[in-house]
Amino acid sequence: MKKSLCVVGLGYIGLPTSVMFAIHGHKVHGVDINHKAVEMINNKQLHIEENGLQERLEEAVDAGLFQASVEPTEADVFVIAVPSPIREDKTANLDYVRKATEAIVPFVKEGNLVILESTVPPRTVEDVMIPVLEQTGLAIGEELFVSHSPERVIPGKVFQELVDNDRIVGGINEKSSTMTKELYQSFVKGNIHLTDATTAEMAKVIENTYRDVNIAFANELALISDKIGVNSWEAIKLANYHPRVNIHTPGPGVGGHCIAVDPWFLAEIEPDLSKIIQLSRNTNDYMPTYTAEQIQQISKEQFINDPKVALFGLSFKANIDDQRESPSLKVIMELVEKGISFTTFDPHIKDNVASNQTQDMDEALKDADILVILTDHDEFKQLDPEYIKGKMKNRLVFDTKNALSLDEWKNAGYVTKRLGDSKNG
Ligand code: SAJ
Repeated sequence: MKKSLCVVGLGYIGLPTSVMFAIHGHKVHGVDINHKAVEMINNKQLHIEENGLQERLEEAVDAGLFQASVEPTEADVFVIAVPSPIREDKTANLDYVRKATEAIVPFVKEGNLVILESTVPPRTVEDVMIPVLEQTGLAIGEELFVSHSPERVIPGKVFQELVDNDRIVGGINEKSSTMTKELYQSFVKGNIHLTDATTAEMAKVIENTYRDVNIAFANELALISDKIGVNSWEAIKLANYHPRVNIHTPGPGVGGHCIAVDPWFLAEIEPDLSKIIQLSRNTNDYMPTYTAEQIQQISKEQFINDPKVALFGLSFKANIDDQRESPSLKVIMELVEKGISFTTFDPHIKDNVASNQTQDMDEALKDADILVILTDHDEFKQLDPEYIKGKMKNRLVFDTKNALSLDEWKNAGYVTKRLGDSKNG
């Protein structure tokens, strides 16, 4: 049955989700505190980059099934998809979740369903949202239904994963779970697994923590390999041929608003019991420092005492424009601290937001001694060493993402280094 929805938060998750519900026939009222984003969305313009979003937004708005506003409205279902970041001290900042819940209270009626999609520490629905929703005067679980259905999609492939991925639905009771499942079935083709709200919260945090711990392991292997004449990328690839081994890849650090953040939710709740989780976080957080140290060392080895660095890649991962928690920004800070001069370039980031950023690749390379790849964008994988050669002052290249075919670069006369690979160095 077609429903009316009020989706609070029109960011990387809320906007694609709103558009998906709308093109499947539901009437969606999107809410965001960002006036500019609201205006752009109503004009069918995007304030974020995501494959397939533009055409779906146009379809939804043209069908009259999606509009955005800065205020919530009455609806059958309320979906909350707001940020849940951590504070400086690594504790969860649930202010956005709390405020979004407070904002819908005046609009919630008997029979409504409230779904939280944001990733949160276990017990947030029970301990943070329910007390706020009780202000409606409705009997929770009998007159007002509540669930957690965490988003699990990866930026860049959101529309594919919204449809194909299995989904977890954790209701505060069975009726809440069933209502939520029925709604998502309008576009989800993966299985929908029902559980309680707190288990759903835990499962989602586990997914990202698993990945963080696994990446930390890969980074540790890279650090070891840098000392002992091994290429960790090759060794990990070989180990992964074993049917029960799946090691992730090393890199200059872990970015994004999820994997670098969510493990702290568990560390905060049980600090003494989350030793592997905290160690992994710290290992991954050390990688930008290590990257900057390596830049300095490689330059010194080539007797370049005052190197100029061309940093390629500012987003936190390949082929997206999202820079939240990007390791590149931390590498920049480290270089600034070391007094090393640099330029930055990223074909996916159209506004100049980072230090010394240019939109012109040739300008970024001008007088550079060392080219450093920090994000494995497709554009970088296709870089032509012969072309680049004419632009740089010295020919050093440091690849932190195994994006380049370094043999080719070596043959073109470059001194090459790959993070986590001392086999050829
Ligand atoms: N990274 C590595 N090595 C790897 C994989 C990733 O260094 O082997 C780095 C990336 O470069 C990036 C960071 O980790 O900086 C995170 O990237 P990602 O692609 O692993 O994850 P996200 O943050 O884009 O999305 C994750 C996904 N979770 C899982 O894969 C378990 C996604 O499904 C979630 O929806 C999302 O977090 C979220 O919102 O929680």
